[in-house]
Amino acid sequence: MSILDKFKSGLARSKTGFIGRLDNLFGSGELNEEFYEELEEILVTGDVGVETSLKISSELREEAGRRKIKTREEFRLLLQDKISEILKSEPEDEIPAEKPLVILMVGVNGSGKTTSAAKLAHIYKNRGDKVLLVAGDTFRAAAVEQLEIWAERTGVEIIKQQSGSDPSALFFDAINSARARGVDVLIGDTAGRLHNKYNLMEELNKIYRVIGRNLPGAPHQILLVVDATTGQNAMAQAKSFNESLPLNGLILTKLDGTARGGIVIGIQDTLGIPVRYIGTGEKMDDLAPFDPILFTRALLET
Ligand SMILES: Nc1nc2c(ncn2[C@@H]2O[C@H](COP(=O)(O)OP(=O)(O)OP(=O)(O)O)[C@@H](O)[C@H]2O)c(=O)[nH]1
Ligand SMILES: [Mg+2]
Repeated sequence: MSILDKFKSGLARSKTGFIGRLDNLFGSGELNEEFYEELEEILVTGDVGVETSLKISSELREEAGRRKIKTREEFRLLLQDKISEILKSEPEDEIPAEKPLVILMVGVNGSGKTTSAAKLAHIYKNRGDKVLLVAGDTFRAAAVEQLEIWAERTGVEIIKQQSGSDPSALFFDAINSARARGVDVLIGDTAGRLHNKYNLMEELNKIYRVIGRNLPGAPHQILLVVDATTGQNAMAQAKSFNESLPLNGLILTKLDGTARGGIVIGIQDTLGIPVRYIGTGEKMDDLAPFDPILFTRALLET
C-alpha cells in the first residue's frame, strides 16, 4: 500500500470522518448559508482548528462570489487550491558543507520521537547517506535499548551513554565523533517532556546551544514530533515548543490512527511551521516526506 493509500484509509476509516464528510458536502446542492456553516463545522471537527477554519471559509466565500462560482463541485477545487496554498513545504535535507546535517527530535512523551528518529535514519540511509543515531534520551535506560534495537534493524551506527548522563555532553561528543567518522546525517533522539515544564525545556535549550557551539549552524532541523490523534493539543504543544526552540518542522505521527488529520493544515497556517514528515504506522517504512499535493488529493479528490 502506498503511503497515500494508507493515509487515506486511515482518514477515511469512518464515514463520519474528515474525508467522508467533505465528500458528502460536495455532493449536490447550492452554495448557500447552510453550506458554509457545514463546511466550517467539518473543518473544525476535522482538527483544522477554529481560527484557520473560519479564515478558509470566509476567504473562499468571497472568492466564490468574485469568480461567480455556483456549484459545490467547483467549490471543491477552490478548497483544494486554498489548502495547497497553506501547505507549502519544501524539504531541506541537503548535507551542509560542514558535515554532518544535524536533526534533533523533540516532543512530549510518547509522541513517536524514537520511532521516527529510526525511520528517518532509514530514509537517509536508503538514499546513500552515512547516518549516526544519538540516544539522547538519557533519562530512561529502556529508551536507549529501544533505539539500539532500531539501529540494528536499520543498520546504522548509534552513540549512547549511561542513562542519567547529561544529554548535552553526549551531543557534543556525538558531533566530534560524527566528524571523525565522516557521518553525513546525525539524528538525535531526546527524552519526552511536557512543554510546560520549565526545567526540562531549559535542558532542551541547552542541548540546542551546545550543539551550535560545536558546529555552527547546527542543529539544522529541529523537528517537533506530534501525535496526530491528540488533535488540538498538538497545536498547543507546537506553540510552546516553538517558544523555547526555533522549530523548523513537524513530524506528524499516528495519522493512521485518526479519522481527522486536519491538524496538518491548522498548525502550518497558525504557526507557519511546515509538516516535513508523516507517520502512518509502527514499521520502519511507515514514514514519508510530507507531500502537500498528495495530502490535498487524499482529502478532496473524488
Ligand atoms: N500507529 C502508529 N504508531 C506509531 C507511529 N509512530 C510511533 N508509533 C508508536 O507510538 C509508540 C510511542 O513511540 P515512541 O517512538 O516510543 O515515542 P517517544 O516519543 O519516543 O516516547 P518517549 O520516549 O516515551 O517520550 C510506540 O508504540 C510506537 O510504535 C505511527 O506513525 N503510527
Ligand atoms: Mg523515545
